[in-house]
Amino acid sequence: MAYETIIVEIEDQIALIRLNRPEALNALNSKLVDELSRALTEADQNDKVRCIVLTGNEKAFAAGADIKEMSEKSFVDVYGEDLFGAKIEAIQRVRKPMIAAVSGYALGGGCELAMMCDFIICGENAKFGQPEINLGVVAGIGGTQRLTRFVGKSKAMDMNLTGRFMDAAEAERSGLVSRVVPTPKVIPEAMSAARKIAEKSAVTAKAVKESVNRSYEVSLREGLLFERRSFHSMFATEDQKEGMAAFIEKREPQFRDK
Ligand code: CO8
Repeated sequence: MAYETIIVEIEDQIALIRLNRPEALNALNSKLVDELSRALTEADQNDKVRCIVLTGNEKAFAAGADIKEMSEKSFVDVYGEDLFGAKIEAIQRVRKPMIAAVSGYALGGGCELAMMCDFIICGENAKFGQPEINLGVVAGIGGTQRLTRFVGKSKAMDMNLTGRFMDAAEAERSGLVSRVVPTPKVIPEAMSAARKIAEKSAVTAKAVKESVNRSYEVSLREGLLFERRSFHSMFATEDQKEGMAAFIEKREPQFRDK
């Protein structure tokens, strides 16, 4: 499938999806969001893909929603079309592990898109921010919700109220990103993490993602019950037998996603 605003490459069972509007710092216009949600849904359904890496370019992961495209819209326009609603929900429904490889700006919807991934690896030049307040709007796809869960209320308020950017070191310190690497190493590092994940059982990887994400939705007691039942259910898989047998026999497991 040919896209205009993203580039999709599938290599070693990993789908590498690059946002590709360099002239606008990868600002998320409706075409890009549409193409991205289609590409992610396809990657999620493609048996040849075991993990997804989402990236931009060295200057920007994405500098937010496309301000030029939305500036003249009315409330009725954005509410009526539910701007980004269904497309963003499709991105959130992806069940395969998804890594954000962030260099440069990840602002507004760009920061929110990175947070929709399962974890973020960033370069030393990364800058995260929710500067929507400077435009007279609030964040719209997770900047007040996911960011607060990642970095806590104080920093989330600071970023959303002042619009200041967070650099890579602060992002790592605050738990927003899992690893910081020299900027040219961002994609290789993310691909290497993706390859590690691709070696695991795809069934188990989906269950891990489901269980961690559950922790955002339910009480600790319910989450622990969900996790335990998920653990129990893994004993219905061949991959559990293979994983444990391989450990006992001191060899590498050969998972078959069954
Ligand atoms: N939208 C449209 N165009 C953009 C955007 C953007 N978000 N960001 C940058 N561009 C364009 C610039 O207009 C410029 O284009 P041109 O050369 O044609 O004027 C080009 O990209 C390069 O940008 P700059 O010249 O500004 O580059 P600088 O290096 O000087 O500055 C910055 C880089 C600091 C990143 C600056 O571009 C900037 O502040 N960008 C806007 C960041 C921002 O405010 N993002 C939040 C947008 S709102 C949002 O994301 C809400 C999402 C949720 C919606 C959900 C609805 C339900």
